[in-house]
Amino acid sequence: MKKLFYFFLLAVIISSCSGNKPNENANKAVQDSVQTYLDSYNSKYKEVSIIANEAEWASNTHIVEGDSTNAKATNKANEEYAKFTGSKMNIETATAFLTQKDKLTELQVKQLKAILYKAANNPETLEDVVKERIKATTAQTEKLFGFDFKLSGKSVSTNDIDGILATEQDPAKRLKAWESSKEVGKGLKEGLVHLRDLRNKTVQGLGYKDFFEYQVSDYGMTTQEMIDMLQKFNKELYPLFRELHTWTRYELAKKYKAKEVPDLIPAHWLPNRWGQDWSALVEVEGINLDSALKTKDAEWIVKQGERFYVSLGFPELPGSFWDKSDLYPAPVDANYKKNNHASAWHMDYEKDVRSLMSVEPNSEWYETSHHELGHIYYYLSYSNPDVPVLLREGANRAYHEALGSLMGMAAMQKPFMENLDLIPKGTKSDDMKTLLKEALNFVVFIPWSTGTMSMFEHDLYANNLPADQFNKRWWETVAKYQGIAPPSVRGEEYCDAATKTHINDDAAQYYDYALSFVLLFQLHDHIAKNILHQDPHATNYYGNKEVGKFIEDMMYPGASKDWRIALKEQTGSDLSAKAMLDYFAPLMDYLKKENEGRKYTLSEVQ
Ligand code: X8Z
Ligand code: ZN
Repeated sequence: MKKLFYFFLLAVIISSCSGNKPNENANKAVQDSVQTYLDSYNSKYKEVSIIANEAEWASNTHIVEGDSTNAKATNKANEEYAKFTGSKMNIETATAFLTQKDKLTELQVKQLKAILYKAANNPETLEDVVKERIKATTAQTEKLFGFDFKLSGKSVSTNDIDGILATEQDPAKRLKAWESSKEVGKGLKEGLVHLRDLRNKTVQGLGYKDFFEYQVSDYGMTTQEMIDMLQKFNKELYPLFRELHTWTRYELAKKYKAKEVPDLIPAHWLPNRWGQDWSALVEVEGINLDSALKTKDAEWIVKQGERFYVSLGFPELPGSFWDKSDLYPAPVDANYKKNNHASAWHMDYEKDVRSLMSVEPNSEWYETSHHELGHIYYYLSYSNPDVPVLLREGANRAYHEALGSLMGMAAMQKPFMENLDLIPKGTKSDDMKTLLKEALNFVVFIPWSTGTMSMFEHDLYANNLPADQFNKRWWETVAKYQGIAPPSVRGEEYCDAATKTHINDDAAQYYDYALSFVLLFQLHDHIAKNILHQDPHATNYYGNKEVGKFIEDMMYPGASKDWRIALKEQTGSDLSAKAMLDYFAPLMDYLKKENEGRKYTLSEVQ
């Protein structure tokens, strides 16, 4: 390999000598040598990724206490992956070639930049730090997903806990379930402190200030630009969130027969472990998806997701998806545990696509299945000859999250559900209540994602938040953005932030979801108005090939196209919360009336 490197460098030098008067031949020569290098990189990259992905897959689907077989294989495979992607040779070659970027094609420049971006995450120059980080990452995943949640001394799954938080009426039982869900954080704190340091150190090797900056740079943005954008979206949605918050405080105080309406919502009152989605608080008479899904089984949920995509013109999922995915909860008596958070995997950068879920027949998993299949169809779409392996990623990370969430939202609109016979045709229902339920999902998510998660992680990585302040800062942030308080004082022996999957294994990237929600409304608005000619509040995408083509065209180029240009072409505008604001605008007057005479406890401006 060393020899090859000098050959490449020589090619660069020769071509730069003749490069004073650029001509097509000189360009062609440089392009050819760059292409030889890229071809070899792409092929080796695929090879090491497959081994690492297979090992990770085993580590996430089969966690056995005391058995280190999977962890060892995962560490080894990730070390090999790091050795290649972070090698000095790749860093130097890509850097040298980039000095000639004017002579290269856009696709080549993008790939060289992708090589450097990947290298910065595990540079060979910091081999020991990288190795330590790999080990710490694997251990953290095992601890998080191998954890045995207990309720009254009995093992329970996170699905069980979520079920209680969604439906239980007794605040004492809710409190127990909530507290049980936070126990896992205690054992994750040390690992998180260590991982924070290791993540920062690895990316500092190639000049990034910290891991937050590194992750944000994937969007071509600085940390400040990202924070400004997040705060802008949060501010724009804040007046509506403030109404929702006020409405919810009063509703829940009534529901749980509290003597007083609390200023901050007690966390265990909410139907989600982190208060990120409050939609289960509202039931819309006539269109209760949860009760419709009770007659179905878990497999129907995933198959229905596939039917929807196929109806739009996408292919059926490959047989290997069904054979190799791990879609349903581990049996109660299983001697292993599995990652309980939904994910989608692109194993070989070709057609080996898999999903890891714990699907049960309820609306949460119905939405999540559509979300995961969005990732899967994205993988399948950009795995085409026009997109080099290195660029088989979303236009940006938010795009990857948005497309499946868009389909999840579309699959929950009334005309769609009528069409599927999930509800009887011609069902009468209260549209404002539907909008309220949707807002309790999508709008409530904004302060959580732009605020709590992103600002906490910014503090963690960019400001090196001291370890003895993790929980204090977490709950200050939760109060500030979400208007939620813990049921009782949570000292530093807890690490409530670490109960959230992404804090451990998808670090400093949660704003992806915030942006994805904004983007999905922008895309939905375009689809509803310009393709379907339907009211965005009541669409039916099912079976519409034009909608399918619009989505497929968006997915096909992967990361080979600049996301800002693509978005402008697709929707005619830059990323903006306008469509989301328009969608929920009718709710503002309704909530203001509902909240008349009530005390608002969130300040007027965020
Ligand atoms: O983590 C996810 C996906 C991962 S592929 C299931 N989501 C965020 C979360 O659960 O916190 C989807 C939306 C928000
Ligand atoms: Zn996702």
